[in-house]
Amino acid sequence: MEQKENEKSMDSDSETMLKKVYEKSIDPASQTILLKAKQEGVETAWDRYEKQLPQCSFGQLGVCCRNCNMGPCRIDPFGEGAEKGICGATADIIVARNLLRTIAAGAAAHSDHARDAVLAFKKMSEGAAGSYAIKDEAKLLSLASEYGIPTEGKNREKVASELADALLLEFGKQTGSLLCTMRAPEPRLKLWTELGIVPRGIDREIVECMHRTHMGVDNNATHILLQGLRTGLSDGWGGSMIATDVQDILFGTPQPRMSTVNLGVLSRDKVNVIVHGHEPILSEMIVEAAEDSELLKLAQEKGAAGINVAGICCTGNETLMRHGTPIAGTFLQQELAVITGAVEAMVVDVQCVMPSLGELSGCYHTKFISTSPKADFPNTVRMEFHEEKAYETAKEIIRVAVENFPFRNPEKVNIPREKQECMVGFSAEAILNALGGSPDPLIEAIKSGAVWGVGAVVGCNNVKIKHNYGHVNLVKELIKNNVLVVTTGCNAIACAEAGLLVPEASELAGEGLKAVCKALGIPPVLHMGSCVDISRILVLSSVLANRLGMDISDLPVAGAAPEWMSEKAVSIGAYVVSSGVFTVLGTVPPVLGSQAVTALLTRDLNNVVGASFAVEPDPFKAAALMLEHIDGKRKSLGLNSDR
Ligand code: NFS
Ligand code: SF4
Repeated sequence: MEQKENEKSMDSDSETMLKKVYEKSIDPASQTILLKAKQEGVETAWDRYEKQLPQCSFGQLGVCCRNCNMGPCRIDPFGEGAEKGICGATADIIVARNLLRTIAAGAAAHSDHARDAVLAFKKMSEGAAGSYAIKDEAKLLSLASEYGIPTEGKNREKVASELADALLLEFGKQTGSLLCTMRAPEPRLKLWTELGIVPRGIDREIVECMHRTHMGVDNNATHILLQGLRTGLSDGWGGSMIATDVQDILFGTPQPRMSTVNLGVLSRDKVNVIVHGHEPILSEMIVEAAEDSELLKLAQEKGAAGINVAGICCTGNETLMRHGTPIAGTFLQQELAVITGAVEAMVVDVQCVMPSLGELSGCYHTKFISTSPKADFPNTVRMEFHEEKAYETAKEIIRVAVENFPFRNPEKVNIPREKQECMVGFSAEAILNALGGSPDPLIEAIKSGAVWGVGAVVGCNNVKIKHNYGHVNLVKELIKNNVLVVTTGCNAIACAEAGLLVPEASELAGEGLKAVCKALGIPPVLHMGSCVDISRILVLSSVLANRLGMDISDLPVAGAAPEWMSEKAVSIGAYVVSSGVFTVLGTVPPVLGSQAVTALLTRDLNNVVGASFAVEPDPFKAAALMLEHIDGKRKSLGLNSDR
């Protein structure tokens, strides 16, 4: 009798556990591992989120300030406590300043990544980074001509060296404006000029944000936010665009190819090496070193059937796009990958890497290897990566992973079955190629209504939203309504996991989009790369707008970041909206403490840059907002606007 009771309560316990796991993610592979985590008593971001609840409401509203040591100050949003900080700063000022610092941090992350790519490119051109080479000569030459570098009679390395110098100048430029902005449609560039928000040097904009938000400098919310737009633009049309261009020259411009995603890409019998973070400079070498015959032999000696490299986050997207290297997961799956018990090495560089990985790796046999001179974490094996010895270091890293294979504990291993095929590699060049070399077929399809519009869906995961729920449902709604989706970052991985990146997914699309996809043999959701590759979306939008002789803000295009969390996403939001694209955010930015800032972002920006933000956590409602926006643009263009 008693035993029965016990069993009953155990049943209901495991039922609650299961229910809790299902609430966290829509992805079956992630659910499996979340359950394993619970059973093994290891902590994940979701557990820590629960411990943070309720989160600080001052922080959520953006009304606390620590910009000087008279503070911290906080404004009571209900008007019962302080209305001003000690210096007299109001909620509007504090919210705007905090937002500007967030944009600066995001732009800095993308742009510093770009700087490192250019520095590696420069070293390569001087023969000081022997393992790297020029992979896309055509792109090198076209970029050189864009930057006004004469190429006649020079060898490729000389051109590369001069181009690298020109690109490096973009970071430290003191006068003039960023050259990439010339790619924007003329009316857009004119508008930026009139508003005084054409970005100058990349570093200059970021430094100016820090200066303006110092105690007692810029204290006008609108004025502060204009600098936010300019700094965002210095990311999208500067740092990010440069990162994409240089990485394409060094590693090749992505072309369509097939690959696989989700935790099931981890191998049962091979050494699993995960590359996580953002910079392809490292991951490119790791992918190469994993094919080294000496290391493959060592793997065999250690009882492994080979070496399996898989990615997480954008470093994963970079190698996925160029080599078809599989991806093990999105941002919120980084801990889950370790918890499978099958990862020999988790190799990280910069950005979106959870410091929790240190302690977590200690619960398994996983070696947590940090490689960037800029980024260390608790409990890592430090293996600093420098271009001069790139391949040697990559080999060393793989060796550590291989030697760790015998320590894998089979009893602790659970690799989920889920492993989904995907078609990736849709750079702007590849998309134009697929269209036969001109944007006209896409324009015609949009005019006829077969393709109702284009949705750019990007960004992170966030524990505040059920993992991948926002991403997948929003994108499904869009394609169902014949909106062609372009995607990057963790949204792209989420869509891949849900099976939306295969040509067969056109079955989920509306009739018009389905026919277009079938004719071209492409999926209804096009993976354009990592988050810096949102610059590819800007370039593609400009190609469309220029062809039609209009501005980006005239196009039936809308953007969304359904589960965003990072500061980079805020910078992205700033440049996407400044570029004229209406954007829906799925998680609430910390601005609601200021009515003025909120009104500016969600309404008044329309009169300034021809686009604004909306906030909508429900992906179905978010899709409806995007569709309405696209309908409106179609109507203004005199196209059929009746869905
Ligand atoms: Ni983008 Fe890519 Fe993912 Fe968000 Fe992080 S990996 S750079 S920031 S979490 S999409
Ligand atoms: Fe307070 Fe003003 Fe100092 Fe901010 S800058 S902490 S609002 S006194």
